[in-house]
Amino acid sequence: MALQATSSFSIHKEACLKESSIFGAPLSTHVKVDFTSSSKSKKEFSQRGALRTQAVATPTPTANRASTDGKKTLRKGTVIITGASSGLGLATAKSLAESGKWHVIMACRDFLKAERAAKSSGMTKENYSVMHLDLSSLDSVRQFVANFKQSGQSLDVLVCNAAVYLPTAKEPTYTADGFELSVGTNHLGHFLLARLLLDDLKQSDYPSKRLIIVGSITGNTNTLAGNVPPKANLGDMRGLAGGLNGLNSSTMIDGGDFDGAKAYKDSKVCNMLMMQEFHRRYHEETGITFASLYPGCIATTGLFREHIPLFRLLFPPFQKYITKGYVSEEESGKRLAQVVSDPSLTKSGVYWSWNNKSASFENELSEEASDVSKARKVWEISEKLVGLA
Ligand code: NDP
Ligand code: PMR
Repeated sequence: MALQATSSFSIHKEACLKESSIFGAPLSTHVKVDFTSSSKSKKEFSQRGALRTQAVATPTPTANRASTDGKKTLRKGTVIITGASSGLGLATAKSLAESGKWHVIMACRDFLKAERAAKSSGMTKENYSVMHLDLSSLDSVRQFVANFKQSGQSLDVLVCNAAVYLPTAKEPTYTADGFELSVGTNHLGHFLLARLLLDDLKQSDYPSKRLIIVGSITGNTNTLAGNVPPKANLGDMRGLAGGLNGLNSSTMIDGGDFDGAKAYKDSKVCNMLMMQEFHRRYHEETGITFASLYPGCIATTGLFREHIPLFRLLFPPFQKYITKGYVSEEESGKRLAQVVSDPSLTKSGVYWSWNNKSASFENELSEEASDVSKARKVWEISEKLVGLA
């Protein structure tokens, strides 16, 4: 109900006479829109001034609109991408914005950096806006969601992409709420965000609504890359249950000593488990596609900024010429954009990967990353930590 409550406009779906199929999902064709009070919503929104969006948010009307020849065309979709100020997120934002079919909301912690990145990558104003989101603060996540709901836009796809990787940290650092920073940001921040925006996705009338969470090969111990120490391992999750705060609990999910590289890999396991748990709990009821992916090794991104200089120098050629796992930022952006909008990638519960000819395929997750009881446990502990249970 959030959309109706916050946007002051209502969508009445009449009995649909015909079901057409776009993106493999049934699509109701008879939709009537009442915009009578939308101007009030826009006024209220601009008076507040707290919302740091670029463009004035326009309520998204219906999934279809009539074109001049009378045929229905798909309206522009709205996609939120976290961490769209660099690397994979930026490349995906660019790819979707350029298609002209998407309005991209770049959900970023550094507003100016995101704005500059969008401009320098040639994105045009009508195709994107920037909203402030710091995933390392649960208050910021809640504020972002409140701002988004207030804007009256519909949400068609959410992409949980942002991450931090702290492989050289000797000591743990913490989020505003006192969780170890990598799991706190990459997993818990996204978990709260996705849970709070689920209703908006449910209410979208877009034919294929999706929640995408970026995973990684390095969290999957059924691969060579996933066996490079330190390996991901959630153990019995005693550290997570204790709040990862380093006071009365360990900073690591499995209760062990702090290791920044392992914390990142553990957070990716949580991301992949979270996607599957969402699928099991909500796919049938909502029709939302829940998916994860490994976009390839994008060895040049800011993710490795905290690594030693020698690593940053050697990692790209190592991945290009030895493992052959390297992909450019541009190519990885096209891959994630596919998972957002390609009509052939609507299957839910899938972990997508690409072969060396850049063709997508459904990949297998490791035993731990596909463990049903671990997924439920991560979900239940996480909802307590973020204040949802
Ligand atoms: P980047 O560092 O380029 O991008 C990460 C983004 O996350 C940045 O925009 C960063 O913002 C943002 N971010 C970090 N912390 C926060 C926060 N607290 N709140 C909001 N945003 C935040 O790395 P990549 O593009 O490589 O990473 C993107 C995703 O791809 C990650 O999920 C990563 O795990 C995954 N991935 C990457 C691989 C690779 O080889 N690079 C391989 C497999 C998966 P800012 O710009 O302000 O720093
Ligand atoms: Mg890895 C096919 C082999 C392969 C692939 C696809 C990756 C991807 N890596 C592979 C192999 C190896 N790596 C091998 C054999 C080694 C030992 C020399 C190795 C090492 C290594 C290090 C030290 N690799 C790394 C690191 C990192 O710090 C990166 C990491 O784990 O970040 C969490 C990393 C990565 N290797 C990859 C990918 C995609 C990464 C970045 C991981 C990610 O973002 O999730």
